[in-house]
Amino acid sequence: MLYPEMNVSRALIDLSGIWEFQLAQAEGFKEKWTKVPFEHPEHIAVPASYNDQKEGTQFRDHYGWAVYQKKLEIPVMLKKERVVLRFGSVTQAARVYLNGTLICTHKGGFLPFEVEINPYLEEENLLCVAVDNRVNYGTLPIGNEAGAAFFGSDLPDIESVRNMKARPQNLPNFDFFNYAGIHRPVKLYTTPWNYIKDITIVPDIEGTDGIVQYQIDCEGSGDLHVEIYDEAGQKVCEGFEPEGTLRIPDAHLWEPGNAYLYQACVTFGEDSYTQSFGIRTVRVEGTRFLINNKPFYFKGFGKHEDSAVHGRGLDEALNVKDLSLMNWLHANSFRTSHYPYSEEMMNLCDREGIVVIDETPAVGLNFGWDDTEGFAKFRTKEHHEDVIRDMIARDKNHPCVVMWSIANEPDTEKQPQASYDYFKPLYDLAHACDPQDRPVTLVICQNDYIRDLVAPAMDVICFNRYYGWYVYGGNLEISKEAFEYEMKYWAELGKPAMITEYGADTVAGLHSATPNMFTEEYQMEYYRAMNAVLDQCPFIIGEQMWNFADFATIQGVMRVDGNKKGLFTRDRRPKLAAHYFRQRWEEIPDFGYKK
Ligand code: BDP
Repeated sequence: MLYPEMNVSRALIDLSGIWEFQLAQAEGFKEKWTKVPFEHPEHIAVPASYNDQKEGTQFRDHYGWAVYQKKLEIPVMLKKERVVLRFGSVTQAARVYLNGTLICTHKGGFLPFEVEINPYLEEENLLCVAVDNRVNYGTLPIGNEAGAAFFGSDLPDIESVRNMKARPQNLPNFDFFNYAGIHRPVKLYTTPWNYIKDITIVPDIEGTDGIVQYQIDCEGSGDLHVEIYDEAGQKVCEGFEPEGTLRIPDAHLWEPGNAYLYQACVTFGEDSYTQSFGIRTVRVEGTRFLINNKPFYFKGFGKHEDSAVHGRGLDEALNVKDLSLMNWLHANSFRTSHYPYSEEMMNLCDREGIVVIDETPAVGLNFGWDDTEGFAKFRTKEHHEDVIRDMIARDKNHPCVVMWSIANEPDTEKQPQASYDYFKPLYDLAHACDPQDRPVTLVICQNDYIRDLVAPAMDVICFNRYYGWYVYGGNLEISKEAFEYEMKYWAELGKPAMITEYGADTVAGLHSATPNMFTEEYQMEYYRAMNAVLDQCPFIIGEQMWNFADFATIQGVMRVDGNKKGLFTRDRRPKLAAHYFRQRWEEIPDFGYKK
């Protein structure tokens, strides 16, 4: 799916700003809201989560539908063209109405969708977007369905408790706040009626030349021309067919920390579109992860799209800041835990040479402690396939993306075979969908790893480990030993492996000379201990700590105002361990760290 751009043949209008807003019921909303402007609306900024923009638990803890409205007049000269309405993301599901007509629906909160709107346009238009934030066993991420499961059964049987238990609410089975709303930009763009639908680019390297395999999908008829330009604006090669292979002599490679982007300028009849891409290859060979045929070492984090007030809404200044902090730390990569990030972030990573592991929103596919039903209870299979297809369709051309992660911490151990039967076809699907055929992984959680059949079936073993926190918390000596012991198991598999989460909750400003849990000293000593183990393992191809920054979660006894495992606070101030990593990562090269 192409990212919308403005050029000589395409107009682009960003509908960001203040929209009219109303919270609705869990089950639905008044039909007239799709046709008639609200009488007493709230004012809400788009893009952003709605939860933290207004005071009150009715916003923070809302369950079900919320409705956005915007009045639109479309310039008459644009109406002669094909007019498309495009949403970067709406979380978790959307129904879109134009002048009372349902024009599209979308399930899933982290990927774009669009609809041609010409047939519905009038002189004055009312755009209405209904957003459902409910998570359950059929959504990704997963929400629990057991009603008010976290209330104890020993509560007195009084009416108010019964009412509280009966009140529907989201029970996320994931450790980040279930922010909702129109999270990424809403845009109108035009194309001519004969138009470029999609562009696929597969780069390769032959000697010092770059090889560009391309395919252009078009609607209608017209003359086609593809020209490739370098960063100096020089044309380096061209083609006239809808698909083909081009050669860039002495190509500049896209490298981590040293990005170089070529532009494929495509014209088709009256339409045109410019797709940027990089010349780089990715391959797993033995226990190594090769970028441009050189063994790469991942230094970085799991992140979240999360900040004060905006919630999960796009914040481009914050994205710039985060990449700047990554450069300050000599980091080179992150995982889009636990959902695909904005297209704007992916574009920025392409430009800045930051390496990305691109993850689906499949988080929470685990059973709970006393569950007997296992995988049978989830209704996610088809949706999971859809998000893999759509994520790869959106991100296939990004040089920054070097691996797909199809899920985070599903239960792969309690029912090993059922789990394998669920995930192996998804692994195959991801490979089949990716024209660049990047490595595919699934991030496993800390469990009885010997029973796990899924991790060994992946191209790279990615594991989250909390020795020293959830396991043997406070005792770094025994944690180190246990971690070393486990590494011997993974060493035997002959596959590359990396740690995709490890961390300790750390309250900024809390210090102690003898490292105690939650202090800044403990976080630093914890990483020193774990990294000493990683450094002994030649098959370990990377370390991504958890988390880049503190982030919001559901309230509960496990979390003091959110998850505090950040290397930075939520407002991006470094904790002690940030200085430790900065020094460590300066000494670890991007390539050739593990021979
Ligand atoms: C892991 C999850 C991550 C959590 C983290 C934690 O993958 O989403 O935030 O643990 O507990 O299990 O901090």
